[in-house]
Formats: sequence, C-alpha cells, structure tokens
Amino acid sequence: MANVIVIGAQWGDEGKGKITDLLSRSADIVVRYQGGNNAGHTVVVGDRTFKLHLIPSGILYPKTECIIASGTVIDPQVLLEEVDRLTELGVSTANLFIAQTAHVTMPYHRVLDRAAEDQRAEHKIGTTGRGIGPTYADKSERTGIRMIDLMDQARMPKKLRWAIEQKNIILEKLYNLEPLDADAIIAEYQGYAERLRPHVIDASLKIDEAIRERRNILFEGAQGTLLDLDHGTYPYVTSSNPVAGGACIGAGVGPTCIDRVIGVAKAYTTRVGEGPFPTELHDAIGAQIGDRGAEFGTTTGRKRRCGWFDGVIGRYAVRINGLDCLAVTKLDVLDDLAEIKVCTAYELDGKVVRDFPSDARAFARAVPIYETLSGWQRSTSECKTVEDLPSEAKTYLKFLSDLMEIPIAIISLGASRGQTIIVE
Ligand code: 2SA
Ligand code: MG
Repeated sequence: MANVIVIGAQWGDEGKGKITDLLSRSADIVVRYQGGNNAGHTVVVGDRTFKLHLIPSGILYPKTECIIASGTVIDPQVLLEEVDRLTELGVSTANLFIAQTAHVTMPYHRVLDRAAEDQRAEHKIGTTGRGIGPTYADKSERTGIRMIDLMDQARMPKKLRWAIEQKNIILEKLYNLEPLDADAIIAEYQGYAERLRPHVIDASLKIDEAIRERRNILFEGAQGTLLDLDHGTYPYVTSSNPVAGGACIGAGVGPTCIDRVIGVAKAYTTRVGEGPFPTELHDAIGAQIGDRGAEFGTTTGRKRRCGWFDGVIGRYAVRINGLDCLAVTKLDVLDDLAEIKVCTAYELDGKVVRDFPSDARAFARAVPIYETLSGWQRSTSECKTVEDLPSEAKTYLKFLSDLMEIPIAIISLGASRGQTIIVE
C-alpha cells in the first residue's frame, strides 16, 4: 500500500471516513493533516456507529497508530470527549499521537467564529461554528496557542491570560459581547493539558521514522478540494488546505515520500454551507437524493445541498491533487432514478468552459451543460463485484472515469464495510 493520501474531490462529506477505514486495514499509521472538529466521519462497524471529528477512524484497528499532525487545529474538549466515548465502547486510544506544533482551539475562537458569521449577515460563509477560521487566523498572525504551549506548565497560564485579554478587547469593543473569564479558561485548559500530555509528540519525527522503516502511512484529508483555502471556492472555503499538497505541509513530510493519491467523490454532489454550486438541484430529485443519502452534516446536523455529479469539478480535483484514481461512494443513492445527469462542462457568458473557473464570480455564473444517462432502477447495495452491477450503473461509472480521465478503484454502495467493491 505504501504512502497514500486520501482526499475529498468535492466539497467534503464524500465518504472519506469509509474509504480511509477500508484502507486503514493495510496502514500502519493514519495521519490527519489539516482541519479540526469541523470534520465529521461516520464509520459503521457491525451494529456500532462511530462519529469521529478529530481522531482518525484508523483508531478502530488495534495496531494502527493515529497521528493528529501539525497542520490541524485541535479543540481539546472535543478531542477528550472522543477519547472518552471510544474508551466507553472498548476502543483503546493508547495509539493516539498529537503533534506538539498543532494549534489549539480556545473558547474565544468558537465565540469569534459565530460572532463574525452573525456580522457577515447575508454574506455569511456558513461555517460549522467550531472556531476553525479564528484558530487558523491566530496561527497565521503568529499569536496562536500550540499544543507545546499547553504542555509548558510554568508559562502556559501567562500565555493564555495574555491571549484571552487581547480577545476580550475584541469581543467587547467590536462585537459588544461579554468578556471571557481568564481564570476559568486557564484552569480548564490545565486539566486538558494533563490528560493530553501522554499523547503529545514530535509528529513529523515519528512519521519520518515510519517512512524510513517502510511502514505504510495513510494521510487522511478532511473536508474537500473545493473547500481548500487556496484552490477552493473562496471565500466559501475552510481555513486550511484539504488538497493533497496539504498533506506534506500538515504532516511535515516531503512530496517525494508520497506514492499514491486517491480522490473520493460521491456519485452525485453535495455541499453544506453557503457558496456557489452549479449543479445544485432545487427540485424533488434533489430532495430525494438528500433523503436517500441521509445528507445531513455529521458535525452540525445541517441539511446538505444536493445536485448532480459535476465533471468540471471532478477534472479540477484530478489536476489540483494529482489524483491517481478515484473512489466513488454512495452509488446506491441513485438506484431509484430513471435518468441521471452528469455535468460535463459549463456555459459561461456564452462560451463552453471545460476548466474550473478560478474566478469566484465567474464560477457563480456558470451554468452546467449536462449529459443524461439512463438510471438502473434496481438495488445495487448487495453487489459484490463490478460484474454484479446493472449495466447502466457500469456505463455511468465508465462515463465518470472517462470524463475525469482516471480509473475508478473503489465503488461504495452503502455505509457498511461489506458494501464496497474493489475494482481489480
Ligand atoms: P469552517 O467551519 O470554517 O471550516 O467552515 C467553512 C466552510 O467549510 C465547510 N465545511 C464543511 N463542509 C462539509 N463537511 C464538513 N464537515 C462536517 C461534516 C460539516 C457539518 O462532516 O458533515 O457537519 O456541518 C465541513 N467542515 C467545514 C462549511 O460548511 C463552510 O462552508
Ligand atoms: Mg464529513
């Protein structure tokens, strides 16, 4: 399996959790490299459902080591809740490691995230309200609190007090909000620090050791390509780099260490939050896909917007991430449809455009050009091989693969581990 990056090829929620869970079986180490608890993975093992936000789903395999790397932002309260929940369910977290250089989400980040959204009013981004943007803003501003700061018992109270006092000025003066209680937050975070201490390490060093020992590493992206801070639909993006290149930066490894990049895409498209979405369906078919696909955010429970597969975005994801192959998920959600559309290009200001417009305003004007394919109107959820699939489903997948010019390596037909076809 070697060193593999798994990324979302759309706007997140492509089913990366299930694909990484599958690949984690052959991985020695799973690394989360960006984002925070804005992510949400649902993994179904037998009759138990695990909802994870920060801890890689690889934790469910007893021997797999899981690293939350430097490029992530960590809300310790949420992380420890996940640790407690896994412990309750009998899953050990002894193999969980946290980069000492990862940034820490503080209570003021959550407050500021929501206050900024309120202030943006009709221009809001539709963030998850988890404090992600403000945590990364402090990182870029070089005023962030890192895990290593929390570990320093002597200096931590002073550092936190200063940061809280600074933010209180903003909360009071800019947003007219109550100041936060510095003593209470310091005490709370001292508690978190002691519980997290055994897990905190130099993550890049550990990953390098694994590379030298030729152990298999899986780099697990959160969110998706179109939510990338640099290459997504800015400003309707998250504040990190979910693209494959983000794995090298976030984990602290060189690009030469990566052997393979796998993109995960749904057989249709969803988006949660605001921002342009050319193939969005506002009709009964969109609602049907949403119902059948249970399209609600794992983190916030928000209803996801649904639409047809967008091949322009697909090709863009192939380019930006250097994808080797694709995992197509939730094909079964399309089982009942008589016809299925695929966007092959956009019409933009009277021209046919095949490449993703990096000008956000142009993208917002793009009108999809569709190819209509026949549906299969048969259940696929029990199919075990490509041969078992209805011929229309095979045609549909071949169409996506031809459009994106990459092979489809994995097909997912439901939430459970068994509902997966590995294409030989
Ligand atoms: P943020 O909170 O600053 O990262 O939000 C900025 C934008 O990024 C989007 N975003 C996401 N989109 C899809 N899935 C995400 N994770 C959760 C999930 C979402 C949920 O797995 O379901 O539960 O609502 C995720 N995280 C961030 C967000 O919608 C904004 O558009
Ligand atoms: Mg998700």
